[in-house]
Amino acid sequence: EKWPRGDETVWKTNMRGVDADVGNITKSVVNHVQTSLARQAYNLDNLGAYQAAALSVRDNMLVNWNETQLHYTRKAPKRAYYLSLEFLMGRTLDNALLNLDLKSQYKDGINQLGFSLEDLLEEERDAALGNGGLGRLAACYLDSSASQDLPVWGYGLRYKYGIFQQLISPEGNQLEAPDPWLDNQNPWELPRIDVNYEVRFYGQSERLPEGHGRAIWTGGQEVLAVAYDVMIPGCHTRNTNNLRLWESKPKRGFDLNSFNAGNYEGAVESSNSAAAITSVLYPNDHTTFGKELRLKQQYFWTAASLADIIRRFKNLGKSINEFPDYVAIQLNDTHPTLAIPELMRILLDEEDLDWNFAWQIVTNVFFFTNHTVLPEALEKWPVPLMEHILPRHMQIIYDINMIFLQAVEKKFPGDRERLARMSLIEEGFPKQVRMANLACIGSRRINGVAELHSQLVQTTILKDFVEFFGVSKFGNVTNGITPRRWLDQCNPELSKLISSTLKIDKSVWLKDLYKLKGLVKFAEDKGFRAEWAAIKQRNKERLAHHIETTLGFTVNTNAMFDVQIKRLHEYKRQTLNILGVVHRYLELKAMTPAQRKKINPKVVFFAGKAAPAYYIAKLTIRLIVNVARVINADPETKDYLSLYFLPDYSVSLAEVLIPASDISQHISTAGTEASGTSNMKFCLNGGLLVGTVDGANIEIAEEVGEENVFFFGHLTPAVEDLRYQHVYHPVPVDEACPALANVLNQISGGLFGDGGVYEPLVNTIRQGDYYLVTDDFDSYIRALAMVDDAYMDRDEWVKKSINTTANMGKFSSDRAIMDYAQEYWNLEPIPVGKD
Ligand code: H2P
Repeated sequence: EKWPRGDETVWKTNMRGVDADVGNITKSVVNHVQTSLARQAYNLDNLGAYQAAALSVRDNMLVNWNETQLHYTRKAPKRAYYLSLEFLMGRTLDNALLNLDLKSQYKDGINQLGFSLEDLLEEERDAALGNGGLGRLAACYLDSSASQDLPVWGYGLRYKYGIFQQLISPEGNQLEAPDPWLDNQNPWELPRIDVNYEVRFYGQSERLPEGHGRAIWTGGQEVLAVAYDVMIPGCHTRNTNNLRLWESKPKRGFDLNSFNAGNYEGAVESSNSAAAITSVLYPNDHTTFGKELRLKQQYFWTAASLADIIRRFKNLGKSINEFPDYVAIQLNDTHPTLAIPELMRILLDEEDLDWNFAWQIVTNVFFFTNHTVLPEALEKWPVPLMEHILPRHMQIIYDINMIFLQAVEKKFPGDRERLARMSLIEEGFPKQVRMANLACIGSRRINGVAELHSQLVQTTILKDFVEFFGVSKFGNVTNGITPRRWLDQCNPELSKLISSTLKIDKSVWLKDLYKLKGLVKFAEDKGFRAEWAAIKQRNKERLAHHIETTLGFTVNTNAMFDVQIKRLHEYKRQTLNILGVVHRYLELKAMTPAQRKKINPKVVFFAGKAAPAYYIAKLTIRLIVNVARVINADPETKDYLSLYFLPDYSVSLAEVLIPASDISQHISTAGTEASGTSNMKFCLNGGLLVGTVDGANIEIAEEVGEENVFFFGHLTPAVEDLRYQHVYHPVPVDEACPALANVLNQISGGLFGDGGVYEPLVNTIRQGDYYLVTDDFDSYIRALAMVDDAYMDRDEWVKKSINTTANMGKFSSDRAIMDYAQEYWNLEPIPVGKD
C-alpha cells in the first residue's frame, strides 16, 4: 500500500493513539474547553465540563474507530448489518470510559480540574431513540458485537426528537412533551456530509416491454439522506464499530408533495418538508399503522442503508453474485422489510439481473427476527398508500406474490384458503400488504426471541410458512443483555465484589458470563452474604436518594423493593399489579395494629410510558398515581405499603432502579410476552423474579432453578380456551374471584377519587377480560404471599439472590450475538491489532 500523499513519517509521527496518561487527559479536556467549546475556565459549568470530557473521550474512541474501519476494509471479511428503526442507547460517557478502561484516569483528571466525574455523568442526556425492549436489545447487540470483535454495523434513523418525555399532570394523567435530545449538541456523533444518498418517493414506474420484470421509476420527490456515525466501543478491545444514523434533508428545489401531519408528529414538527421524515420517533402504537410519514421513514432508511451497503461491497471489486458471501442483513422486526423489494429493485432495474437470479441473492442476504405474536402488532400497509409512495415497490411485491403463490399452489393444489392466508396481500377495503409474510418469504432464516415465543411463531402466525418451507428455515435466538451496562456500569459495587470473590479480572468474566457460576459456592459463606446484602441495601439507598432529590419523596429503605418497569400495555398487565396493590392495602386496613406489625413492609415502584393514543394504558397510569396518593398518605398503613409511579422512564432511570430491586414483576398473560429483557437485568443484579410462565422467564427459571423464582398463573395452552369462554359469557368476577371483585368495587366506589373515571379500565376486566386478570388474580396474590414469606427469612433470601446472579451466564447478549454470527450470518471475529 502506498502512502497517499506527503511525507509518510510526518503523518505517522503525528498520529496519536489511545492516551491513558492522566496528565494528557487533563490537557486534552482543557484543550476542548478552550478551543472546541470556546469557554473560559472561570465560568465553566458542569455541562461545559461534561462536553469537554466527552470530546476528549471521543478522541480516544476515534483512534480505535478509525483503525477498526481500516482493518475491516483491508481484511474484507463478511459483514453483518443490523437494521433497526430503534436504538435505545441511553447515555454514552460512562459506558465508553468503562469499555476503554479509562474510567479511573478520567476520574483523577477531572478531579484535578475541580469537577467530579459523577456530576458530569449526570449532565448527559439519554439517546432515547426507541420505545422499549426492541430498541434496547439493538443497543445491547451493538455492544456485544464490538466486544467480540465482530464486523457488525447498525443502521437506523437520527430522529431529531426521541421518545416523548412523560409528564404526569396533577390529576395523574400522562402528558407528552417533545424530547429535544440534540439541543445541547451531541458529542458522540460524527456528521458525514460526504456520505449521502438520494431517496425517491412517489412518481411513476413504467414496466419495460422486454424487461423480465424490469421497470423505470421516475419523477416524484427526492430527499437527501445524510449519514451521522456513532462510535460503538467494544469492551477491552480496540474494535470500535459503527452505528450509522440517517438524517433527511431536502434536495434543493424539490418538494412536490405535501404531507399530512398526524397529531403527535404534528405537535413536534409541523413543517411540510423533507426534514420531517427523520423528525420524530413514533411511539409504539398500533394506530401508527397506515401513517404516511412512518412508511416514508421506513423506506428512506432502508433505501439509504442498502445504497451504502452496496457501495461498500462494490469497493471490493467483486461480482454482484458474491453479495451474500460478503453481506448479511438482519431485519429487526418487520420495520425494515421494504429492504427486500428495494434490493430486488436495485438488482433488476439498476444491475440488470434477471428475476430468478436477483431473488436468489435477496433470499440469501436477509434474516428476520420477529418480536411479537400479538395480532394487532403485525404490520400491514394499505395498498393504495404503498402504490402512491412507492409505485415501483408495489409492482415488485405483486410480482413476488404471484410467483410465490404459484409455488404454494403447486405444493398444496386447490387449497384456496391457504393461498389467501399466505398471500402478501390481504383482501379488504383497502387491500393491505402483510409485512411479516413478505419478511418471511424474502429471508434466509427467521427467528423468535425466546424458546416459547419461537415455538409460537412457528405454530401460529407463520404456521403455513413452516409447512411450506420446512422447519429448518425457522429458529430461536433467546435475547440477551450486555453485562457491561447492566451489571458493571449500573452496579459497580457488585461488580467489584464479584471480581474480588472470583479472583478474576472483570474484563474476563464480563466477556464470559458463565464464569459467574463460581459464585454458587459463596452462597454458603456468611461473610460473603453480608457483603452481598449490604450492596443491595446501598443500591436501595441510592435509589431513595435519587427519588428524594428528583421528586421530593422520602422512601422507606427498610422495606422490600418491588419493581415493575416497562412500556404500559394491557398484555404486560400493570393492571394486575396495581389491583394487587389495592388488594394488599385493603387487607392492611382490615388488620389490627398488632397484626400489621407482623407484615413485611413493601414499596412498590412503577415506571413506563403509554403510547399517546392508548387510552386504557393511560388510564392505568392515572389509577396507579391516584392509588399512590391515597395509600402513601394513610397513616395506618404507610409504613407497611407505599407506592411510587416514577415519571419519564428511561435507560438511565432503569440503571438506578434495577440494582435496587428485591423483587421485580414480569407478569404478562402466558404466551404474550415474546421474551422480556428487563427480567434478565433484574436477575443479573440479584433481584428475584415473580412472573408468569412466559417468554424468557421460563429459561431464566431453567437456569437459576425454579426454587429461586415465583411463578404463577395459567399456562399458554389454557389461555385460548379461557378467552373463548369470556367472549361468550360475561366474566363472572364476583363468583370467579371475590377478592378481585372487592378491589374493583372499591375503585368504582371512589376510594381513589371519582370511580367513574376508571370504569373503562374496570370494564376491560368485567367484559371480555382478554388478558385474563380474573383467571390469574388469586394465583398472583398467592405468589406475592410466597414472596413475603421467603423475604422474612433474610438469610435464605440472600442465598437465592446470589444463586440467581450466579446462574445468569446464558443471558449475556454476547451469547446471543455469537449465535446470530455463527448460526445465521456466518461471520468471523476480526480483532484489530492482533494480526
Ligand atoms: C419487544 C417484546 C419483548 C422482547 C423485546 C426484544 C417488542 O419489546 O415485546 O418481549 O423482549 O421486543 O425482543 P417491548 O415489549 O419491550 O417493547
